[in-house]
Amino acid sequence: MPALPADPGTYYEDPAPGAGAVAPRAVAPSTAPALPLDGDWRFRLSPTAAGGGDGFERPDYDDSGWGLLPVPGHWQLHGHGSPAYTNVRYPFPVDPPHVPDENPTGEYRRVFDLPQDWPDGPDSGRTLLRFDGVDSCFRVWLNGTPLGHATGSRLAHEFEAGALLLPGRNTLAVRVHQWSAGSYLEDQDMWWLSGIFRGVTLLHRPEPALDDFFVHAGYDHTTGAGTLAVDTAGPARLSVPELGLHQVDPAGPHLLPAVEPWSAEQPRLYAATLSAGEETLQLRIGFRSIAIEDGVLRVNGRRILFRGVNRHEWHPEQGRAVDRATMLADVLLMKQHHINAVRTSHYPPHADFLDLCDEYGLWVVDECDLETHGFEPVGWRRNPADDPRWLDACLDRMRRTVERDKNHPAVLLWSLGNESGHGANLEAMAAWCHDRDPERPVHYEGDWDSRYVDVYSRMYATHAEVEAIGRRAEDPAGTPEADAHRRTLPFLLCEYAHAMGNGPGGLTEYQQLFERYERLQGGFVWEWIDHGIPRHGADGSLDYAYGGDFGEPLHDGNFIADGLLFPDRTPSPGLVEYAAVIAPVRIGAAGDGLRISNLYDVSALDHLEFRWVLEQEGLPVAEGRFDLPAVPAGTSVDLPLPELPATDGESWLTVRALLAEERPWAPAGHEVGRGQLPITPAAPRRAVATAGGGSSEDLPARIRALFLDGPRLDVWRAPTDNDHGGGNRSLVHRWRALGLDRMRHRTVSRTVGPSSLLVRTRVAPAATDLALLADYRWSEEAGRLRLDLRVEPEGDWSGVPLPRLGLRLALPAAVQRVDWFGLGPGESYPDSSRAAGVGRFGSTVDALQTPYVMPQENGNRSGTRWAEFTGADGAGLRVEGAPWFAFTARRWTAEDLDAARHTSELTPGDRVVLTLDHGQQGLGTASCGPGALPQHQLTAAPVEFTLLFSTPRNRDGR
Ligand code: IPT
Repeated sequence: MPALPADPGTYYEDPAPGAGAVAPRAVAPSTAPALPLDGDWRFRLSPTAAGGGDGFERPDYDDSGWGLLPVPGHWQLHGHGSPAYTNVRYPFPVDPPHVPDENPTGEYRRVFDLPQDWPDGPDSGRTLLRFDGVDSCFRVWLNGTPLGHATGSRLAHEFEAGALLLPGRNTLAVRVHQWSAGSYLEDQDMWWLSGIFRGVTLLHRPEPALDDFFVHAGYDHTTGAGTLAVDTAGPARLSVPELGLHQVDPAGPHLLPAVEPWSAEQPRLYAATLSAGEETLQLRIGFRSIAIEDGVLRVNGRRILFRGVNRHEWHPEQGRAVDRATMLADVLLMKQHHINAVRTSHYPPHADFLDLCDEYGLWVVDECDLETHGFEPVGWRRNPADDPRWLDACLDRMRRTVERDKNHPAVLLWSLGNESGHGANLEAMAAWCHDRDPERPVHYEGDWDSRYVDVYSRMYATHAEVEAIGRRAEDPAGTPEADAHRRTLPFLLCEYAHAMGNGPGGLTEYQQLFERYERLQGGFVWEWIDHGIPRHGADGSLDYAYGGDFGEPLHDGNFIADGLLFPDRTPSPGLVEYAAVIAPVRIGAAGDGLRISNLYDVSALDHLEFRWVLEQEGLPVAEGRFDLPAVPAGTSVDLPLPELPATDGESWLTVRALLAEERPWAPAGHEVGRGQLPITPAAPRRAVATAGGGSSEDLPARIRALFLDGPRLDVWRAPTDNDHGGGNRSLVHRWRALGLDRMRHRTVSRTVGPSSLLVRTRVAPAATDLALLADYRWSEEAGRLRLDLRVEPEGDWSGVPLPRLGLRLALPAAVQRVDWFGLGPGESYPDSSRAAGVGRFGSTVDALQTPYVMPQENGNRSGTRWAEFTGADGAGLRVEGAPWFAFTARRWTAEDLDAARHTSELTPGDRVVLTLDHGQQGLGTASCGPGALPQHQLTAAPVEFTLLFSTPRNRDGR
């Protein structure tokens, strides 16, 4: 036990990690007594590190005037101070290791009674007081005597408490500082939130002690044998009844001729016990081997592909004080959406989360609690990662990560931290990991030369760059030797596809690269969940706060809302799209039949059933099942089409792969893959306009009867977060500079012909001579109003793609229902449409909206063959494409969406605004990363498209 300094002085400004805590260790459920100390504690908040300065730690201190605060919890989420968000920049001067005098400091008191049967005395062991997470620096007293102090917010610290424990009543006092030297190591792109946010427990530790243990459970894929050895500090006994091991010496090594390996797909765990003296620990052992061979990361002999996400801990009300039910919800949502890997950005999660990963099956990159990103804006001067004064703190953090988590089979890689520049301390951390746990590779993205890590890792690389890396032909970095070495390493994208707002776009093309090049072992989408904080308005509205909403003088706005889940854990369209892209079963056409590809890393397809349905115009006409031969992982099978009845309208065969039986993470029938094959095309439309009564003279009146307003040419969309990406090179910047948000319309001419009305217009922004010439030709076709729109750019439009190209019109507010045949059910965009399928869908106008935390373009339905917009009385508008169009329907305009900063600012107007589009610009991920690929850009070019308008058909007759 490190000595306590006589006078801790400003310990919270000491770069050293702390004093008084015992060595970090692994823990497991134990028969030894434990006393949880969670619950309401007495609490007060002071503005400076001195706290109340009135001896609050003394047992006889009168705290009856204090309030209560839940432990675990963050004081800012319980009415003391407020949350603050910055991404890269520190919210205090970069003056390491010092922090401002304004240093909110929480003092906690908790009185507890030691259970009467608590073992006592020198022969019966020790008692430790354990803190699983305190942000950012704390000092602890038991019965008035200091036990120590610590930094490392998301790391466990244990203090010897036994000598000070009293029979009966005991008083625990903890002083927590919001800012400390440790804060410089915790610049992790999240809300700054303080307090005792994970559990506190008193743990009895019997003698002989099982204080630490290290399970080594290897698997030989060539023989199916396992080897098991458990390191312990002293003599102990190990039992794994299922493997015939009873009370054996844990050191072994025990050769087990046949074990079932652990993998994320088949997370086989063996229950075991480890005993010494009176104490027995419950272990769950997973056998697996990790190897980097020929430049490829293999588990149990197989290349694996990370279909991953970066997970911050987040609960909208409790912040990072995440309960087990929420952790389980995360794991289930991940598994249900085919995610197989988690990077624990940017700190070790609550240990229960790793237990769930072991149990349900998720590969884990376990990241150390370290990020010094805020030194980048000051040119990395005095970066703690490269300053010897901080070496102990860096090593202490790495040790606490590895020692706590080393027995989880789910943990495949150790990550040194995130965005901490370069430095000797990082190298020392890597060396320590290699020495302590040679079985696991080390990850750190910041080491671009990959000199001291075992995998090459990058973030937000473009598709082109990833492609070059796949060919092991990436740009040279440091020395030729470093290049040669790096090119022998496997590659992963530790962050990509920034899921901020509407997006990410371009996932499919990344996945294609991962599947094409062996070296590319997948990646981790940034990030899992929006860290929004709910706000309830007086009018009953609910929206989510982000940076700046608490009056922070320095903040990074809604960059905190960049997840695949909305803050309430509703999947966003981005997650639905990701699930479709990474689905482990892919179904598509092959020759005259279909191909079913097994993209699992390990599993065959025996656990699935395959069902098909034939739909004509989106209505089912026949269905059945397929029987499959054996399809091992990584292979595919071609099947003939089933016998299908003849169809006449546009018909599609949809084939779905479903869980045949329930799994711990999903019920039977859960979909793990889907594909559609066109069977019969749409019947050709009668191309010639038929004179269906009435003359072209009637056309203006008919147009006025159908629409409240418009239709007219429209190119603007409420910019997405990705449109905003890239500073003054952003799409939004260029769009606004050009004036695409303020186009003016001029009618050039109006010509009434024998059977048509031609309206020529010129649509252009102020202060430029660029224009879009738009010709509207109205005619009549089989009782419908037909519009042929021709758009021609005038001038040089090559500088910037258009946001959209289409029409805007308005319908009465009574319109509430939407039915369509096309892609759905969710929104889709040119580079995010894998999740959408052809079918017939119905919704309400309100349900078509996607509530991105920051309002922006959303809800686009593309590939629409026809759509009907109706009120309760069935009146409204039917639109048919020739062949297709995209639409949105909203109770507000794109300008309203653009102006709103929170969803509660969007209020229904007196009309329903429709957009009917020829195209939209792709989404890309430029909020952090590349924009839309060229093939998904909406370049201005001459365009003609046709829509047919009529009143809705009667519903049954559709
Ligand atoms: C990257 C960070 O690693 C991550 O924590 C997050 O902030 C992300 O950006 C954006 O949301 S670093 C960035 C400079 C590429």
